[in-house]
Amino acid sequence: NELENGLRTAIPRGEIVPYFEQQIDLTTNRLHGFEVLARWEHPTRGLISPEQFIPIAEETGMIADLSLSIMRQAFLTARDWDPSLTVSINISPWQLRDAWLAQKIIKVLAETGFPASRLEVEITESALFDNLALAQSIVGSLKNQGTKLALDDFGTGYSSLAHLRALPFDRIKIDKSFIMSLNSSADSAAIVNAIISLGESLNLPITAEGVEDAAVEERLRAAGCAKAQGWYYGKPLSMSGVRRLLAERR
Ligand code: G
Ligand code: G
Ligand code: MN
Ligand code: NA
Repeated sequence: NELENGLRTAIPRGEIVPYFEQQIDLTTNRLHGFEVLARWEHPTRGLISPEQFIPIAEETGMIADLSLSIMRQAFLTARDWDPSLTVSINISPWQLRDAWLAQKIIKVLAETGFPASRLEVEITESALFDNLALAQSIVGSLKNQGTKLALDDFGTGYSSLAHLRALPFDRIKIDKSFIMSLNSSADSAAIVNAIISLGESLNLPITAEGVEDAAVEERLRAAGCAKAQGWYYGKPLSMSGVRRLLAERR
């Protein structure tokens, strides 16, 4: 298949690059950090979404190399930012089957000089079931370095509450489907409020994804949501885009 063959050469050619989505602290209104989102800058097809190539990378075993390459590029650029800014990376289910994953990430941190304490790892609920003992061991090694752990896309998987106890999460990210319908659906509003209360009870701060307008942001802030991200704050930025954004803020 064409995308699969292309992907094999795309990684060494540097066509798979990190984009960065702003994460805003809703209590201070300040930039807290960025979520890293992989993009394929295809020479003829333009930007290809990770929804298209991450599954191929997983099926073909390329996900490990792809992910480490994204991390290397993201850490190299992020180490020059203000040291208060964090970096969140997405880890897919397949990667949690690699007993050396933590060691590989720690190696990239050391090689790039990016502090583990500024890194947050996002795991989706579906990623958790496969081999929980291995996931716990990987996560334990990373947390020993000071890395934070977030439960991504919360509310979309099953047994969410059991997952919350299975791993030492530092934060919950509410899936964007609930946030995007927050002001149009009473059910979504009830679910979002319930997740924020749950976070308060468990002492887990909440990040809302998919904030697209000021009304939703205001409602989240009033409900006690800690952080927000989404197109309201701008589309994900390339490395040079982030450099420009941070230069303008000085
Ligand atoms: O950026 P957005 O459409 O385009 O991302 C789509 C999906 O791809 C999201 O679920 C996101 O978590 C996932 N994703 C983005 N970047 C990465 C990555 O570097 N690794 C993994 N495993 N998933 C990613
Ligand atoms: O699954 P994960 O949450 O890691 O990936 C985030 C995905 O959501 C990316 O595809 C990103 O492009 C997309 N996204 C982020 N913010 C918004 C938003 O405000 N609205 C919409 N429609 N999509 C968003
Ligand atoms: Mn994510
Ligand atoms: Na998500």
